[in-house]
Amino acid sequence: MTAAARPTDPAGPTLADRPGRSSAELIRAEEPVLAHNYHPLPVVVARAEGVWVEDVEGRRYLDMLAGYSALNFGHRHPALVEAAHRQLDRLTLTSRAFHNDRLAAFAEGLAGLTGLDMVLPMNTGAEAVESAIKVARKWAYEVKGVPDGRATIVVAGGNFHGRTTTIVSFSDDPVARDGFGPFTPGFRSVPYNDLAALEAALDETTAAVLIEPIQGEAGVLIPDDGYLAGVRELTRRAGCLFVADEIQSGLGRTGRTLAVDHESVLPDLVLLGKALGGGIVPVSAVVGRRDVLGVLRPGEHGSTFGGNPLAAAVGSAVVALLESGEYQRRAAELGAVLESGLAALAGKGVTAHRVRGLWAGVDVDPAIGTGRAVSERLLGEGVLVKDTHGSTIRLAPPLTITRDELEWALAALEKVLTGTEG
Ligand code: IF1
Repeated sequence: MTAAARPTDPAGPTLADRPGRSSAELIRAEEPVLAHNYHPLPVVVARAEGVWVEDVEGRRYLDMLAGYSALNFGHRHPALVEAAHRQLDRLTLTSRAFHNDRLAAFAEGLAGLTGLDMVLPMNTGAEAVESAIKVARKWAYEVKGVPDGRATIVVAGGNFHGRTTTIVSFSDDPVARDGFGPFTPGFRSVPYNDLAALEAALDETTAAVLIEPIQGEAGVLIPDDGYLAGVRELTRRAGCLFVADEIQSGLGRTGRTLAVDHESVLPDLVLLGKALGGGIVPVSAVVGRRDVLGVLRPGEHGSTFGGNPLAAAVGSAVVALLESGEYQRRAAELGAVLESGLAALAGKGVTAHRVRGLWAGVDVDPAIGTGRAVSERLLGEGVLVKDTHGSTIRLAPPLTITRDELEWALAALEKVLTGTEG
């Protein structure tokens, strides 16, 4: 691997404060003591800044996964690290038994950024999804008048909304679901991007439609233009809620603040996570209409860390970065470079690709290899990506990536696919 070929790569790897064990030793050490719920690529990251990460031996890699969109602002963005450091020196946790001086500003900023009224702060994406399911059901019983215990929620085939028992109850991925029953009832699944099927599933028991505006884990599946507007219209007519899971698609990733902005659609609840914590602390939220989130009364829902002052301080710094529109514009502009770069690989190993902003699903000719095999070859070229299913890889770099770095990653992909220099 020629370090010289990489843009902005400082002279040679830094081996300062090298830990006592090598990458190989650390990987071996994990085996007996760490649950095997992942199959990571064979790289041990030790430090990172911006779009570059460095392994234990000092080898550098361009991060084209960005924590599955949790690192939209790059590793250790100065403004976010500063906000975290400042809060660490003041106050980190009070529980919600008391107020803290950071939460109001975070909620005001997030409501303003999304154009919605109220914020329910949580920690992980799955918690935001679970919270939205509880709120939607409570809203159905108290506001819509669905008989108690009868509420249904419509979801899309191919969905990924997290890993809790209720969430995998409506997953159609056997790997995520099998062996974890009995499952939570009250969910109906319809094909994604199919408005007729969605309409047929709505009835007087429907509390909500829960969908990803773009399906991430399914392979960055972008619905037809008009689909999101159609979901909005069908849910309005059916008197149920439109809940958009923007945990991966939101916060600048697709070239807009929210992916639903591409169709100028405003859901009743928007779920946010990942990048909301700036890649520093887990921060998620359900943001929505006051008359929907207003169904929650004291003691009915909560979380020890939800809305903690450290999370709120970092979350407010993330909102401030997004208020300028700079990251959304970068994602839109560089997304055009990503699109043209992948289009040029059609017939060179790429059988299909889907791009919106700085987010792409790339289907590779299975004859070249599985997504995992391509990811491992890209690792050897100094690029970090992750496969989704089969022969599909996803590309989701930090929105701070430069054009040169993006083109360098595309050249590495071409080299891996064609076995030649770009
Ligand atoms: C892992 C996948 C991506 C999400 C959407 C909710 C959640 C996620 C649209 C839950 C989380 C993560 C989970 C993470 C890897 C990653 C992932 F591969 F698992 F499917 F991004 F596609 N809604 N996605 O994408 O948020 O509870 O994780 O904070 O499980 O390894 P979380």
